[in-house]
Amino acid sequence: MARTWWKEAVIYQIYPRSFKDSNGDGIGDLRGIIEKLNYLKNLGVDVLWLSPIYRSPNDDNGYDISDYRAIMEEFGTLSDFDELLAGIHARGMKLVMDLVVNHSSDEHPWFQESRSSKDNPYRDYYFWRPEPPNNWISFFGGSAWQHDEQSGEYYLHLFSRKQPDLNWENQKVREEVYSLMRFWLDKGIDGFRMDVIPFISKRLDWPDMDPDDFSSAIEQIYANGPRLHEYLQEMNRKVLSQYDVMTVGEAPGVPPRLANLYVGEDREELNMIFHFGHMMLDWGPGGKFDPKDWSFNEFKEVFNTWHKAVGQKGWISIFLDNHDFPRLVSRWGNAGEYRQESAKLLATLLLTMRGTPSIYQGTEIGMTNVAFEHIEDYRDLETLNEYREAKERGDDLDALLKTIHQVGRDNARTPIQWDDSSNAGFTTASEPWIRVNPNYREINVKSALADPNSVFYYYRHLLRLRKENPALVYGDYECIDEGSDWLFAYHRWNKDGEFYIYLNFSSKEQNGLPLPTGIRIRLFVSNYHQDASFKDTLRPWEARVYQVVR
Ligand code: TEU
Ligand code: CA
Repeated sequence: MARTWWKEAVIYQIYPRSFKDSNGDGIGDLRGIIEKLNYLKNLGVDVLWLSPIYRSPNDDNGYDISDYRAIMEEFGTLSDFDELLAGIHARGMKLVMDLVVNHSSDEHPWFQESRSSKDNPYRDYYFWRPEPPNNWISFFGGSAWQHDEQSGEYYLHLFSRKQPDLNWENQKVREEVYSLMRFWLDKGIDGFRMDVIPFISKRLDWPDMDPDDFSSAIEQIYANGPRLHEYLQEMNRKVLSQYDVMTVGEAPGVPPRLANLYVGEDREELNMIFHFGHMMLDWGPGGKFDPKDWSFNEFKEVFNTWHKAVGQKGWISIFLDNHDFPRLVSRWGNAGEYRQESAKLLATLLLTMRGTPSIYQGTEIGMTNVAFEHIEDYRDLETLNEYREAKERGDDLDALLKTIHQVGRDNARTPIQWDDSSNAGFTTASEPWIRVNPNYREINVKSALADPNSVFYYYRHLLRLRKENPALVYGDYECIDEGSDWLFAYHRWNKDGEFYIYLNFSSKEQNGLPLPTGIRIRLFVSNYHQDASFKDTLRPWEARVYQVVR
């Protein structure tokens, strides 16, 4: 496979609202990120991806954009942005912006014009129909068609009603998008993460969905529309191919068999996608608030299947959490007794799997889910809409609150815990925009930096090893645990090196580690102090990587 910088890079995702507040208004901002660039450089990540920082009324925390060429007032100014970009580049890192162009805000001038009358030149920038043509349900609840008083018609919104879907059929819309992309690329940014990019081409025969199976509708109805690849190729030809930048498409609804249509090297569309195989494994037909059981072997199978699907032709990005999902240690590890061990085990998976890893802010210190007792402490519109609808239906609200504790997006959106001072050192304001996780006195950056055994230093160590060992980036991958219900074990190898990785996904000591025979191996990295008596036993949440001595 061709070597490229974005395959060797490690991404770090910043959710600016929750990262660091520099001016005491309780909201994270660009100058807060500038303050922490040395921290991120010290960690050893290469690419900073910023969740949206554009002007926005914040119905969905910036994923609803009202001006694509301006910075959100709370976050700072364009000159703060220039300083941030220069500071990132001066440290040898790169900046990737979020591109949210499946929809805009309803407060964007395009939509203001569009809704003003049926014959406005911008009418066709969005989808208007006299009656809802189908039964589509929006991601954030209710019909995906909203009646608009002004012109008496309905418009399409796959997300909130303040996020009307842009009509990519209209060549003018596409040119507007390409032009705003060039605006940022010409400033020198290094790429885009593309929000729900598989949704931009709509099925214009407007097929009905199965109203009891939202999860299946994502793939069959919303994603992978008829003109999608034509649009992505056009975007690549007209914009991306003119710059040395990376792209990663957020790809809910893209099944493995379609992956290389997006990321195959011969396709000239995207460099990588974030697939949702493991992230939606626990979604029942009703979606995330309708969780279903899943098995550890299904989890492993997702990685195996995706590896086979992209093969030597395409590339993916690996992530285990982000701003839309629970904290990885609470979801797949043990956030209690084995928090540090399991956080390190998950770091091992993230950084030794084949693909470009993406670390979500706070994960490098092992931050956990939060369980607010009162719905009033939640901020996410998805959570609040679900709660309101459940109340209207007369559902058990205590049970829902428990589900929110497990799956809600605000789990990942509480402020970064910088130290043990009030509000975790995130802000000097008495009230941050969302409450800090009460465990900040124990879990914070300051204490992580003071402890050589912390999750932070484990990440830093593994990030270095990954840089020094191209086999961990480009090497082939094969799962070798044969369906164990506690062990995830795999082999990575190429001409540069060879590794065996063993991960005990359980809080029990486990025997019978299938170590390779007939070759010499040496311990390469582990999350426990090594003791020879544990040779083929793994302690709770123990992770061990062996290197083959050639
Ligand atoms: O997320 C798209 C997506 O599929 C999510 O809606 C995910 O399914 C959802 O968060 C589940 O709870 C992207 C952004 O990452 C998300 O923050 C935005 O709300 C959404 O698009 C709309 O822009
Ligand atoms: Ca601020």
